Amino acid sequence: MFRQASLFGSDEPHFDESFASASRSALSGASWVEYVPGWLGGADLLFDDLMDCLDLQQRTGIPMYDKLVDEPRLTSWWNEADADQVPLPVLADIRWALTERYGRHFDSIGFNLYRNQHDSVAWHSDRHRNVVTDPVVAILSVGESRPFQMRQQPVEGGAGASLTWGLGHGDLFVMGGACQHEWQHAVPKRRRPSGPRLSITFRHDARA
Ligand SMILES: O=C(O)CCC(=O)C(=O)O
Repeated sequence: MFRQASLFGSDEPHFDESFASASRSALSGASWVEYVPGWLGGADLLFDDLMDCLDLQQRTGIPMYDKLVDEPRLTSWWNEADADQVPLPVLADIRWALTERYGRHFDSIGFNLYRNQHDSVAWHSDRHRNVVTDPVVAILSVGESRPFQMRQQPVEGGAGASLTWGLGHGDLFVMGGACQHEWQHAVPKRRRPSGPRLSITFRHDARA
């Protein structure tokens, strides 16, 4: 797996505490998303450090239509209940910055590695909605830019709206309100060759 270094150098990971580039869009009903392009600087180093320290595994036996398949990406999970320390100190700072801005206690971090264009995640909404009401899900994207798609939950009488964002190196993307009830999201496979992308997904418990 080869990742081309960014032209922006390899400074220490740092993020914009003011969220100056954030733009929030209301989706249907009670759903919203916030896109914060270039929120994280030093994303090269964060990518490399995470690749060194994470134990990324491929889940197997995932039900897909009528068969069981290997998940087409590698994942790793950190949860406050099981481990004191986040894998890297900067992730602790990011958690608290997200907690400050979105008013939720982000207690878990999921890491998803899309090794190349063949890796993907299919249409779904997060089951986390069954644990907390209207969860806020924050996705920090590092590595190759990949399209992140959203579509309205299939409704009777035809297709709903669909939207696509290109999530690039250091971009933050946040889904909130009723997104996990009213919308689904996916990272599709691509036709053209694609370098690795790591998504770092922050979820929270029921505490405010
Ligand atoms: O990788 C992403 O950007 C999305 C990840 C995701 O939807 C998930 O793991 O549930």
